[in-house]
Amino acid sequence: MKKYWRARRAAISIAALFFLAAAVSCAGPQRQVSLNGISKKHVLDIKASNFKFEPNNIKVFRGDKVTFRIENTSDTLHDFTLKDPGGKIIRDVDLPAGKTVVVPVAFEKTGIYTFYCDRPFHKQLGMKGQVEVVAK
Ligand SMILES: [Cu+2]
Repeated sequence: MKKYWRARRAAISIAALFFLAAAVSCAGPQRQVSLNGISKKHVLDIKASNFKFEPNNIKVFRGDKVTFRIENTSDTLHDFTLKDPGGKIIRDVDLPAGKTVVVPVAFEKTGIYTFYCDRPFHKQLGMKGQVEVVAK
């Protein structure tokens, strides 16, 4: 009986390690998408799930007007909060479970705009990303 429990505990801690590794590897910007040359309409589809935005590393030109179509593919409420390079919140919208929300943004300043989910701990779990705005 004791042996069985020991094996079970080892299995649980290995599973926990895998979960931790997955959580760590999800944190931070990973995938890059440049709108330049990809879409003249500047519509960008983003998938929000537990706990990431995909893509989450985006590059645009100053003056670009981008329409984010953000689909929450999970069954929990998420949020899309966008800060300009000065740290000012310029968008803060709910993303209801299973719904797609359209968020138009005109990028007027060069620099790094950051976005994240403002639900408790979601940002820390990896629900964040950035839009780099460069001069033409
Ligand atoms: Cu969230």
